[in-house]
Amino acid sequence: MTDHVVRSTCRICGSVRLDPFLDLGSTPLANALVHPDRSATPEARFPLATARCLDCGQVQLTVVVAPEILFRDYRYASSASAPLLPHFDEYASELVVRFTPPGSLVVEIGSNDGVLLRPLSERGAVAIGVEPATDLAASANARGLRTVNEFFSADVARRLRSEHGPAKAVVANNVLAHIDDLGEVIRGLDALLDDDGVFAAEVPYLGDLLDHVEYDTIYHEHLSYFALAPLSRLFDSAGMRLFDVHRVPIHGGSLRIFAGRKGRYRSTVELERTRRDEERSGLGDAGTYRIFAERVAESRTALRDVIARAKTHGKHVAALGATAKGNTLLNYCGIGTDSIDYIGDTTSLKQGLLSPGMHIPIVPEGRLDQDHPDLILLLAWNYADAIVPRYRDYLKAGGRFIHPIPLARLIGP
Ligand code: JHZ
Repeated sequence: MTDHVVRSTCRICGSVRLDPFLDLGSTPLANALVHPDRSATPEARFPLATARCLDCGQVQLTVVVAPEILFRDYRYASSASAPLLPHFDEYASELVVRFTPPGSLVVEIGSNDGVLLRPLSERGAVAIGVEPATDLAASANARGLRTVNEFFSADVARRLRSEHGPAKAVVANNVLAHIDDLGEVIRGLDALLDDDGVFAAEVPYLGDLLDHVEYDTIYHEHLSYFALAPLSRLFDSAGMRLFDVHRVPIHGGSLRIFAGRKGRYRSTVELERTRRDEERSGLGDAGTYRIFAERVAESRTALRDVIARAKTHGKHVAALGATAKGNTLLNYCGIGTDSIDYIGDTTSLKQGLLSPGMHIPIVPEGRLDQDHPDLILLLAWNYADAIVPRYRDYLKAGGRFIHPIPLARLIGP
């Protein structure tokens, strides 16, 4: 198996007119946590550079790391982030009320540890996950959340249909960006969805990435950075139509999109409004990406300065959230063990390992409460609203968070 391939064409429209706009260097894989016994072994590194298609506008990576390397041994467990539980509960409720009455088949692509399968099942859906990560699929199955341990494909879709009948909904959250061959997903949807079936997906939104300088969400797993216009083109070219969208705050700002077979559903007012907002927002202008690249460099300088100042004053700095995006940030900014003592994280599968590249130890989040470091770098900044209030006592005692983007700032009372 080759470990990666380089594409020369857009993964939405096939154009060769790909315009590079940001190069974050050669970095290790963001979720390839390192066992301490292997800390002396050089890690695989891959170029991390973005390009925009000058024909359809899709923002993307051209270096495609083999999915078997990225996703079979995967330690990101959705249920470890408490704010995701109410988020997916609300999402399940929307699906069941609008599209999937009790007894309907709902298939989730990339179901992780079953964080959405559970509230769907509780509401009476026949919920089946398709998840390539071996441990996560086993953990979901052990909790009675039916999960097929495979990568989604048209073949898997045909098999599920022959075993369970057509699906009223196929769902894909934070996984479309992981898939190089989006045509294969569409063929799978065609094979599996009932005539009035709906495809629902959440994807981090390019508009938010650019506005808030969320450059750290760029890593090898994320092959696509979606906006509505290229997404519409993808569905249109395959006999489907986007008919609804919500902007949701999760993961720094995402789109929840809904698509069906052509002619089945009328476009909502929200879709038309979001389309118009997008047209006005400058996502199609080359200048937007040039300015973004400049803001990324400024963001790095600001964060390095805050941390350098803290270290000059002898402060102890730790981090919260052994996030994938945190590893882009730490590697790009060159922030390592000379600055950060450890990273606290709730995910048991991550604890005891080292962060990729920078080799910062990952420990249970509770350690932050015991140690009271002077500063905590918030690598899970997307959950700041949930995390900061929990640290009221820490802040009262003089501790501060560093919120790294768009420009590093301190959070305190
Ligand atoms: P979190 C994930 O990226 C994974 P990551 C994935 N690659 C993807 O596509 C994007 O999301 C969209 C911990 N934590 O969600 C748990 C605490 O310790 O920001 C997680 O390890 N305490 C599929 O990895 C991490 O932080 C807490 O209170 O960048 C959060 O990871 C909370 C709330 C979380 O995404």
